[in-house]
Amino acid sequence: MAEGEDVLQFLDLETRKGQTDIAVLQLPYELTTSYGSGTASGPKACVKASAQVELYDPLYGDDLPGDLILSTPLPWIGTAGTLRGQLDEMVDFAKQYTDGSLFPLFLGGEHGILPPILEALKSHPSLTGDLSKLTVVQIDAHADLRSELDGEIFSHACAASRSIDMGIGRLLQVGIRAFSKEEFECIETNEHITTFFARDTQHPCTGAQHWTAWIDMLRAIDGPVHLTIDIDGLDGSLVPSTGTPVPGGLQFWQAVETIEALFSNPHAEVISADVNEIVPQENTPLTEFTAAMLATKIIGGHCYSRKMGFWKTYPQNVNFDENATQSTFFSTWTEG
Ligand SMILES: [Mn+2]
Repeated sequence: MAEGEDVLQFLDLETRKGQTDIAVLQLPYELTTSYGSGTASGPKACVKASAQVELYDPLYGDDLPGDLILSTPLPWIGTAGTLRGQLDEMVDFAKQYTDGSLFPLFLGGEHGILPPILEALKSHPSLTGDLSKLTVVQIDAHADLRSELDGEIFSHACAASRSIDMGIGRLLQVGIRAFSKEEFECIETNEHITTFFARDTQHPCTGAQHWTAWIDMLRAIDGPVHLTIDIDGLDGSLVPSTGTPVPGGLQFWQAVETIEALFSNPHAEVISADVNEIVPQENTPLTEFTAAMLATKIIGGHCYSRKMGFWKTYPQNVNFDENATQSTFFSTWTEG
């Protein structure tokens, strides 16, 4: 089989020769999902649904991906027998795309993909190993700030707390409406975390002022950013098939405005993004199509930031040896 044959391409684009500018990376990872299941088949369903998304992007002002090369490599495949082993395998996979020479967009898979993505991002030239330079912007229904769930510290319900443990500089959350007492206390006391609750931003009378404050905060970010979108941050009516759909969430255009505000900020360097907790829906492709629309908006935002000169492309790390980088970060993780 020739390379690229029989492999679904995001937006159903024809493969172009040359160095990749944008990589859509599928992480069909599902080991700790608590309620619904099916996130492992989410990335592929999203890529398939993306064939129906319009290529014209109003912010970018042209058809995507312009003259850039977008590629959809073969999905990551987990082979390790343990959860931590699989997280390390994900680090090794992701690291091939975090040298700053391209923009990586990860499709998940459960939200547990976030810590391995961040570990891979340590090799990004804008971070040089220091995650404290990074702002993580999180759209989610859940705070994901539990210390553990069912005894598992790498559960999807702990994605944000592990990111804090790993030393990220700031965590900005929006859409949050499902959280435990422990998580609420963490939000109240941890100086790295700023949370915009859905109850405030979606309030029929006073919501607009909270929402404006959120957008203003995104416009004021200075430095490298990773955008992580758990699609359950959107209202459950838009993503009914996701693992844990929750009512009272963000409207579609609020997610779009969040994406566009980030990429329009000349001082925010969005070095990577992920869209996760995608689960294919029976009878209607609404859930995966919503995810594909958001992923496309992210690509549109990235193309716009390049057009405006906000994005810095680093030279490809030609010395990268796939076989030499065997991560043991998660296998050897010790608490405290
Ligand atoms: Mn989440």
